[in-house]
Amino acid sequence: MKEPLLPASAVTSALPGASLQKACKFLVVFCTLHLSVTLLYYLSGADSSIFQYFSINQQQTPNKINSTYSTPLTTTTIAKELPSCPDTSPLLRGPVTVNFNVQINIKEDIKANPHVTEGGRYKPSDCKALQKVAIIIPFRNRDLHLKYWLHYMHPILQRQQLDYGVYVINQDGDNTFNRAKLMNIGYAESLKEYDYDCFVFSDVDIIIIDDRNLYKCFNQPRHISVAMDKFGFGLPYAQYFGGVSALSKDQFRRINGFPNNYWGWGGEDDDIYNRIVTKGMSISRPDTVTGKCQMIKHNRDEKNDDNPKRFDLISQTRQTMDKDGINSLSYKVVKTEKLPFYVKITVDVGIPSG
Ligand code: BGN
Repeated sequence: MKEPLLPASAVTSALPGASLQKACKFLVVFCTLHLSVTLLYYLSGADSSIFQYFSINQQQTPNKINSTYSTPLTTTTIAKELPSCPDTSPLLRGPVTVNFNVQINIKEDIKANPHVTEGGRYKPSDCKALQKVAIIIPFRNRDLHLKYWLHYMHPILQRQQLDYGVYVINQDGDNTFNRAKLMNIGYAESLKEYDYDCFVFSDVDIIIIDDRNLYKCFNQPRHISVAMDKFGFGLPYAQYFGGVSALSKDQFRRINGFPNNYWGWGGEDDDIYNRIVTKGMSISRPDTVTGKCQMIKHNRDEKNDDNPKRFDLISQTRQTMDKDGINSLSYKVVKTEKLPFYVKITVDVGIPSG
């Protein structure tokens, strides 16, 4: 038969005096230890929530916090913690009204776009842009057109939530104009400044009139100016790739960039089209409602006569494209100006050979 269990008091009273003292001491030490560990744990928990508070605040007002709390580590944390911008920007409005008869005051425009920083750079402050886009404008003597472009395009590009920069590649001197070579130079020069992953090539006189027509890159090379007013808001021909287009870094490299040897007007955009299809790619386009654009009316520039060699050249793209392009580009930078709304790079492109 089992022995009956004794009540606790009976156990205690059964212990000798020295053992009781030992047990009590042990209990006190144990409780103190327990309390200290709990306190430490609590304090470290409170600490991490303080850090959390700081990092949330940094996201909202990075500049303010940076001045009081600035370590390189913190800066990295800010970039990492920004959520990605959505696929479709909530800031888009659709159709945009454009008028080339209004007077543009560039100083007022600069004031009205305080988030565009020197060199025409912008990135959203509340989300991480999906693409880093260099916008490249081949240029010579079209200051009025450029004013309109900057006036209308900076607000649109910001609404598109892009991380972008504007590069105006200005051909020095008054030799024959070379649009495609200037665009190659824009690609090379912009990459020296920032790790762009997308390149939009835009004529200075074309403005999109719907902000849903995104200045970004797609799975296939993108034609942006698909419905220009001067062509009755449609394509002049199915293979047309002129005006405004966008190529990712990878797409641009695959076609060896653009040809350098189209001097004067016409054909270089057809050569680029040939390069794209030769490398097995196709053209991505917005629909003709979203793709509406307006062109500033003007006379043909001096030193940009029709290129008589263009018919021959475009019939040879397949044979010439691997030798002539970004891998054979040579030029000299004459001057670089970082202006409030864009970077102006004046370049010597040389003269036609042969
Ligand atoms: C085409 C030009 C393009 C120009 C468009 C629109 C040529 C090559 C010989 C057929 N192509 O005729 O460069 O963008 O017109 O103006 O001239």
